[in-house]
Amino acid sequence: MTASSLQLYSFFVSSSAHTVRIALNLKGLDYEYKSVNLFKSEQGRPEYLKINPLGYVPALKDGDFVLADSFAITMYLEEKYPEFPLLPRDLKKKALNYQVINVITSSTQPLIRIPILSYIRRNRGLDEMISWAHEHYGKGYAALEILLKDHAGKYATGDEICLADVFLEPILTASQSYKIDMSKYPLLSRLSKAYKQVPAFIKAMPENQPDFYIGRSRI
Ligand SMILES: N[C@@H](CCC(=O)N[C@@H](CS)C(=O)NCC(=O)O)C(=O)O
Repeated sequence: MTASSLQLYSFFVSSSAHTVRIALNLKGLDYEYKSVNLFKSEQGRPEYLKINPLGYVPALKDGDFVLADSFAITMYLEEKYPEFPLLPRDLKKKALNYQVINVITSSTQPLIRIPILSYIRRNRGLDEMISWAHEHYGKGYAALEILLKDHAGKYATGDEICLADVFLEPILTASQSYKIDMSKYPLLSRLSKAYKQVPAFIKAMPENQPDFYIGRSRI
């Protein structure tokens, strides 16, 4: 579908932007990719702070309307573009999706953001930073394994791709660089393999973005 008024402020390596890319792809929406280079701190530039005063990616422009935060954006897309619904109708399944999303976006991802890791690295060294990342990814992943074990089918909350999957895949991808022992999380490992078969997920992968490069992060 053509929705040429959509512009996504993204960076290839950002898991939150990655989530929105998957949602846009699943819904078949075209968009203009606007790169905000986090390695060069472009998110702090005055022109970007006008788009998102918090200085985070992602942000979405839909014509004159500007919206930031991956959850707000995916919910907006879900309501505006009902094709390929991402939330189940079943009340309990829908609530489970919200819980998974919150485990990721409120209880895990904020603890492993670039500024936090970079602060730990500067003040405590690389080993401490890596063990911090392992601890907090591990805590979130252990909880997700338990939470999803009685609900997962082909995907996280059943046999259909839902919003939980759209948030789960990017954090699994982002944590790969920390070489976490994923054998402790067999369900998440299986889901990660399943996502790699879905074209909308493949298209959203960091290495398939126009701003992808093997560069040095500022961590
Ligand atoms: N709650 C926000 C978090 C966004 C976020 O943490 N974005 C990171 C990249 S994944 C970012 O822009 N970091 C730049 C910084 O922390 O300076 C969302 O879900 O969109």
